[in-house]
Amino acid sequence: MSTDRLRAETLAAIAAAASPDALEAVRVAAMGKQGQITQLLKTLGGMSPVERAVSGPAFNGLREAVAGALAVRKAALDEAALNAKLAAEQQDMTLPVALPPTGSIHPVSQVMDELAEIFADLGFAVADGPEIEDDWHNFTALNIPESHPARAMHDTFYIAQSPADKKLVLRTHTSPVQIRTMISQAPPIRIIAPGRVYRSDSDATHTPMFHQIEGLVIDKGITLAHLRWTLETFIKAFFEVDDVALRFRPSYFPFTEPSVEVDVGYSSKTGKPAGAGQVDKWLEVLGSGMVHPRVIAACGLDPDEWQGFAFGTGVDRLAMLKYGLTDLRAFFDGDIKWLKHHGFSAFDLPSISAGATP
Ligand code: 2NM
Repeated sequence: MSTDRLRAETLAAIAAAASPDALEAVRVAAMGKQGQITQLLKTLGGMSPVERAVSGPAFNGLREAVAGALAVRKAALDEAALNAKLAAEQQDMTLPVALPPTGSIHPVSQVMDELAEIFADLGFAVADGPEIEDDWHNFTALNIPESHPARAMHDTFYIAQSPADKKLVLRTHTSPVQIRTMISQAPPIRIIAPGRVYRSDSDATHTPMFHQIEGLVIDKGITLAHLRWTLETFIKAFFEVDDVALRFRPSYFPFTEPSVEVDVGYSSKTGKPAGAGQVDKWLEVLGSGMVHPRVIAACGLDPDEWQGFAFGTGVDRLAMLKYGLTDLRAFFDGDIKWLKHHGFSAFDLPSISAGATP
């Protein structure tokens, strides 16, 4: 077949190919291993130099023309195929999306965050310390000497040590954090210490690990009135109520003098803390008092110059009261259904609006 005729036939076949597959068949027939143009190019090797000078440029011109036509046709067919696909396909943007599983914030973590937020608004920093404590920070500095009956009251977990080493315990309260802060920071001090504490106790209302938050203010001229105002402001912000009746009952803690237990007036009708007129029951919520001069002195401060108040409460109990949870043990079961039901989204921050407005 003449070069001209081969060119005309191949270009016609390319123009007639109606699909990428048909075009590929044309390409293989012309340019594949056994293709007509490939075979033609192979004949150049057996030619004399004179013949090759004539046929070489002609054959190569043919090959280039066919390759160019194949590329142009392929681009056109691909675009047509894409347009056809786009025209045929419909995406329903209103279909529900399968979301990946997400975790949730545990109620105790949520309440800890809310408390930190509320006390931040009142100028309190968050302090922390070790959960394995020595005897001195957990007891002695808090006016609980070796023989003191309050040591027995705490159901302490002791950590086995050789007799020569200093005694280590799992902290029974977060008060050692306050001790460490008084020793390492110059007053005035305003801190809260939230965290895990441990007591060897386990029943429907006690777990061997639970969460406490304690607060401490050390400054000049601090009185019980400052304590009362702070607790009232905190309770109102935490429970999101405008008014709350508080009852201060005399009590005893070794580390405060005077010591008071604080009851919050409750309305069974609203299930929330309430002002004096609406109260029909009292809930014991906090322990507190004026920091004992011996505790202030143990931390290297002069109790004649510096005074303060401290308070402590259980975070787990606060979470139960605020969010209507009934079984303390469920907090630590890790039951995914319970967590899904009572957990909080990481994306809404109720605590932002629950901040204290003194
Ligand atoms: C409470 C009740 C009363 C308290 C005292 C101190 C310190 F370190 F300042 F002495 N920290 N926490 C305290 C006082 C804790 O919890 C029921």
